[in-house]
Amino acid sequence: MPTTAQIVAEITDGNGYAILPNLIPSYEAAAAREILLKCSEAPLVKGLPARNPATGQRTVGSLLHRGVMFECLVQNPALMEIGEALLGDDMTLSSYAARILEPGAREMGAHIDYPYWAMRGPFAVRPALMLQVIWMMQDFTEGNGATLVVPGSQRRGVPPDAAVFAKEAVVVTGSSGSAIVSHGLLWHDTSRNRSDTPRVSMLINYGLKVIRPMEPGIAVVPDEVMERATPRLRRLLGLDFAESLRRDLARRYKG
Ligand SMILES: O=C(O)CCC(=O)C(=O)O
Repeated sequence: MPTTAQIVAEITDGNGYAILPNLIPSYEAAAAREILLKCSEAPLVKGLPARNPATGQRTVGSLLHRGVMFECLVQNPALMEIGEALLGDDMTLSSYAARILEPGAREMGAHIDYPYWAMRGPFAVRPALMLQVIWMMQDFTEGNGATLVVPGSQRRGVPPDAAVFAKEAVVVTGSSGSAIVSHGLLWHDTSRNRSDTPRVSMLINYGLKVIRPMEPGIAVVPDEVMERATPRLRRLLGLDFAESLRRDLARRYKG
């Protein structure tokens, strides 16, 4: 198993992504998958359609409203370690959603992730502005819509070119519970789901605290979630922003 430093180096200077095999056991992934499928009919990420009829893909947002399991998953210790090594221990949660590819679903389209797609560029690989997690809630296979990536494309610092993507993309397969952690500039897409079951991924975007979250209401959570929130979850929700700025100022002006 590579060290955290090696994973961060791979994300930044290497292939742009790393696979964390069996980050959670497959029974836990299966339980999360069931919940995500059940709530997939509700309109979720505000401003984004819950279902795209052109692609057969569904988005499930507001995962901090979906039960305690999702509060734990977003604070997974290995993800925290990698995220904090890349983005700092004051990183925040930018979005937390799931992507469901219905049987027959088409590619969503090659892209880079927020905040890069909302920026004009040019883009620099350093400092990384976000860490993307694509968590496999079931086995990802060649036939069921596994994620496509172009290794090393984060270093190009530009949005994907569709023809180049088609030539260079490789499919990332893995077992249920595994996760892909990647640089937000990595060119990626979903592949076609040629199977007869929905393919479910959970998507987490951790970002630099100085970048506005992709989901504006990410910190608006039910009272009971706030009452049981760990210090880490509060930090992820950006509730320690003022304190974190005070620490930054103290560091900058010390001596
Ligand atoms: O679920 C996947 O394989 C990737 C999804 C993705 O890239 C996205 O929703 O932006």
